Amino acid sequence: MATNKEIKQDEQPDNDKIVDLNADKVDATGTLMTTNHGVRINDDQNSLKAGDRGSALLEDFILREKITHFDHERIPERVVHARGSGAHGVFKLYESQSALTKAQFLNDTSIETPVFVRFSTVAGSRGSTDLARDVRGFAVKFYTDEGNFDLVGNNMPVFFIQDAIKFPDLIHAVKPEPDNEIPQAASAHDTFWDFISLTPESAHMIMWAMSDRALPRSYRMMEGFGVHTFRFINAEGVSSFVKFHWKPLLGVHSVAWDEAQNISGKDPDYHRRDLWDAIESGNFPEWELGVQIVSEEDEFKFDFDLLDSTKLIPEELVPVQRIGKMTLNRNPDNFFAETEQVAYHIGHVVAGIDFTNDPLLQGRLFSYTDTQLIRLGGPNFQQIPINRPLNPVRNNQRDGYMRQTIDKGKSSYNPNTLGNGFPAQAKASEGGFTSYPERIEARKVRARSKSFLDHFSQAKLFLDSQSDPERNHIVDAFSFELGKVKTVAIRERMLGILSLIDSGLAAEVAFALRLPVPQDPALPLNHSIPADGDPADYDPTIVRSSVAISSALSMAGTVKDSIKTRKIAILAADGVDEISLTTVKDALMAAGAVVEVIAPRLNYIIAESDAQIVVDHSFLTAASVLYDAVYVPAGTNSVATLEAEADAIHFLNEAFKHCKAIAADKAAIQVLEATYFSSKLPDDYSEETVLREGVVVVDDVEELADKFILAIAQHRFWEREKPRKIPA
Ligand code: HDE
Repeated sequence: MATNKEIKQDEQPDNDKIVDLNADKVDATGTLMTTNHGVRINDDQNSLKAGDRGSALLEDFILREKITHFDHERIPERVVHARGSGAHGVFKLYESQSALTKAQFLNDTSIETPVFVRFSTVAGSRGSTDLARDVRGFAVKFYTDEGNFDLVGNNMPVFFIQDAIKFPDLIHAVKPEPDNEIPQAASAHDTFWDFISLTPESAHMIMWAMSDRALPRSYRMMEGFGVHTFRFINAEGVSSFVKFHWKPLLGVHSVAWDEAQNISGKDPDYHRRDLWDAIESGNFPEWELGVQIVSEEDEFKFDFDLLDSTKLIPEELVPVQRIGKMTLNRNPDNFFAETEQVAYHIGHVVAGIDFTNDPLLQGRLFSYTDTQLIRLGGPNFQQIPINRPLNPVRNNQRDGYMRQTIDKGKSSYNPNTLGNGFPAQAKASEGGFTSYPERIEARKVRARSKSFLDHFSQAKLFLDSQSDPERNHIVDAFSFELGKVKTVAIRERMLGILSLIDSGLAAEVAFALRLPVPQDPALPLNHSIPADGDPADYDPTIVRSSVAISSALSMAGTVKDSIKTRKIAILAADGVDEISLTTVKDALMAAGAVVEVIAPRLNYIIAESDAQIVVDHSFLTAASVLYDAVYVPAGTNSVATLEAEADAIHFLNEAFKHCKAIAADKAAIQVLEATYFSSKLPDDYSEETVLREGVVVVDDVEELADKFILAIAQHRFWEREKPRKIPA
């Protein structure tokens, strides 16, 4: 066997063996074309034929290779989370967490850990819209010096189901219906709500999915959550429970549902483009990694079970400590090689991080390897460059489809003497992974723990923690989704479920559906319990929650002091007042916004001063829903053109409807007067009014720019939406 000294030597940097993510990059610039076996290609335009007009010859290995490769270009898309976008970055720790975990990348503040992140929607296919109402995946691969750690999370902190065995049912229900494959990337259909109305454990998650969290403004403006409770293990072997969070430095922001549907048509790649453009322009997205820590002794101190993925730990009970920052600073070179082939796995943990017995987590431990075997074609998927750890991989696994490593030597077994006992096992003190020796004394049962049965109190906690506009949006979302359900019995059953969460919510949705709220909602217990189960043992209405309101669950109090990376449209035409346009544009850009001039025609407009001003988009290629705010500068001819331009008026009308900040030079007021909201323009434009109404019309352009910036930073003026009708 190897001695410790020999092992040390073996661990010395061994440069030709260290896996380099760059090693496989190919840049064809300045090179000649070859076949895959390296022969230079002389004619890539014509196939080999018997004569000019003759039939093609089977001999043409160049044609056959090219077409065959093309025929095999596609791999199966992910069964869930098929639509996604990725980016590279780094993670830096603020302060050593060695008291909690021995994971080196969480101990040493000098380490900069490379990461690759993939954001995704869940239900849609690879080509589906980014703006579907859906949960977003938030998967992070940390390439630590001790191996890869994958934090495969979502932008919502809880999940639909408690046990992995229900996952195929949930996904079959939400995916397009199997007979006609309709609808794409949408939960608003019968099979989804049939399943949800029979699955009371989904009540909490459904509140999140029907909230604006399901419509992020940007991947850069959403939170991330590890969902499950994990364990940290320190060098002394002491374990603590941990929940992981990602907190975006730009705050958490969403778009309106009507806007989301429009974006889906105007730019289905909206989130992908937004992420790509932000990184290309040097506006690197940032999140802080947060942890909620619960000591082993406190496992049972909560009124919910830490192992239940339909529950969160309110931040009022256990605060989130921010321990480091992730910055995404590089776009992938190749979508397929990186974003499509990246293989996340909840089982990719490093020493110092361990699992709990959460039954959802445990099922995932199986699923993520299994899915890569079919999707990436075999057991060597971790050797694809994007999936390789940075540190050397050495074991006795061999062969299989697409094996990349050329393993040298005779021994591929352990124990051995022919290979001097290498690769040798690592002691815990040498970084060897040891599982937490949790004490388990139990009977083998196929059952749901009673501690998992309170399905409604955290759903109510979420609802009660929302601002009025956020709550209204939840009512609208249920009204929309159930309105698309054709089977009336399913709508009624859902109203029954909603009434168990909150009678007001049920009444408001029932009003929109013009249905009565079931008086005695027969909970579909018999559907969601085992065949021989006793309904009394599965009563999900036990109310346990001790926290009534958690402000962290609302987006209302999020970051609102920055307009960095917000997209602002300036509507202009020939004859625009150059100073009115450029003063505001420069001020917005100085505050970090992305500003684009939109005009009737492309390329440039000629200002009153005769200056040429660059046009970024025409009304044909731009759309109001793709911007966060809009400004109309002065200039007699420009104003006259815009006032008569239906596209310009539509642009402003949509911006107002979607509650965005709107500004106009006072000399351009006519354009606003041609909109549907002309009667709603405020009487004064004091700072207080601007912060309330989100509209600025003043003649001093510097004052205008300052107030406009304040308004844009508010993100949206949801109070502008029409007041709700109170159900009788
Ligand atoms: Fe996943 N999930 N999942 N999931 N999941 C996959 O793995 C699965 C769950 C999540 O960008 C698949 O590589 C089961 C929760 C993300 O590549 C698959 C269960 C959470 C991604 C799979 C869950 C997630 C996936 C499909 C119930 C949030 C995309 C392709 C036990 C904490 C990762 C793949 C990426 C992907 C299985 C539940 C997050 C089939 C069985 C809860 C972000 O393995």
